[in-house]
Amino acid sequence: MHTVYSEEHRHQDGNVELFEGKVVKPHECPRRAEIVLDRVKAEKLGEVIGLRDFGLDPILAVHDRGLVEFLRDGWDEWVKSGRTFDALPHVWPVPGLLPPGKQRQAPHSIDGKLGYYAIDAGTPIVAGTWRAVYASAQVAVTGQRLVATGERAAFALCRPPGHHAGSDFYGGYCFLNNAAIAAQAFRDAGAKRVAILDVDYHHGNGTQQIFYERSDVLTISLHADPKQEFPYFLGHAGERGFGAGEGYHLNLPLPWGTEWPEYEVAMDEAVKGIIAHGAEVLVVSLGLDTFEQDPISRFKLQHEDYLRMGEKIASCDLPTLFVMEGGYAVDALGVNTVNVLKGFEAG
Ligand code: SP5
Ligand code: ZN
Repeated sequence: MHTVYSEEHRHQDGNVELFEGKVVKPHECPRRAEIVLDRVKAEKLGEVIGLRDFGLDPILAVHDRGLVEFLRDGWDEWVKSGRTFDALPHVWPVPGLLPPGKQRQAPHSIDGKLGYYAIDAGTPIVAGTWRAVYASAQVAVTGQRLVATGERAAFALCRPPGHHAGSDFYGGYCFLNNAAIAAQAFRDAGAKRVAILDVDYHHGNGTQQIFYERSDVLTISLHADPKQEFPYFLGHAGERGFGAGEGYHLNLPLPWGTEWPEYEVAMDEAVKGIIAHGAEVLVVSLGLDTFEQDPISRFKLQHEDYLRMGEKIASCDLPTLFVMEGGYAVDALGVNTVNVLKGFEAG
């Protein structure tokens, strides 16, 4: 399969992430994409293709204009306010803060806007953020076009990742939801039913939120139990959709220490759900932070398990777009990512 890649991702290169109470160098760093690209080339997975620019329309099909304009302009506002170091939020409009019946509203102050749009303080905005984020979304849509026009599969090597970003919020190293943008693009290209399978270690809360009241895009996420892990407040088994979306969102939380045998059981349930949905096309949010050596995660998958994961995904027998998400054991990220893709091709 072909890989879509753009060097623009390098412009997202933060200095700080507030991580478990400490200020650390961001886990989500440019070398992640580079090591995956190197492995794609070394394994001769297919051609590497540059992005096509589809403009803002596919982004605005799933994201509010307010968030998009904030991501585009926020850095300049930050600089105008006298700061030049990474922009991070420090105050949030938690629901109980507001009077009954009042919606949160975007303030004018850049510090207020950061807290309004961000869900965490681990996702720095720097000078090049918008360039990288915009390109990452275009990489996803370029991959979507490959699959929509007849390829069995494509790999969108997106960076920064996307699955924690919702219609009007960003965080968890994610700014725009690349997988959701691609899924909506499939709908707009005529697919009646789309499925998104999220195998990142963390719950795909943004993807779920975007489609939560819809039945046309099934979302399934396998992830560490939010009782124990980021994003903490979402990803419980009882979240199954709302209104028209009820029953079209499946969460499969798993405990710390999960190894392949238990993971495989959840994968089988996910595959069943995708087939039952009658999806015409599959988008995979491909995070590799389930790896045993991941520095921020506690699942125990091994190199070979990713081959099996790819085979399982192939058993859905659907045109498939892989969209890169997390994975922070950087030295192993290329091998693990390409193992999924090779497993898929063999399956
Ligand atoms: C795309 C993606 O993988 N984003 C992940 C964002 C994770 N942010 C940091 C979470 C800090 C978790 N601390 C875990 C405590 C128990 N080990
Ligand atoms: Zn993750």
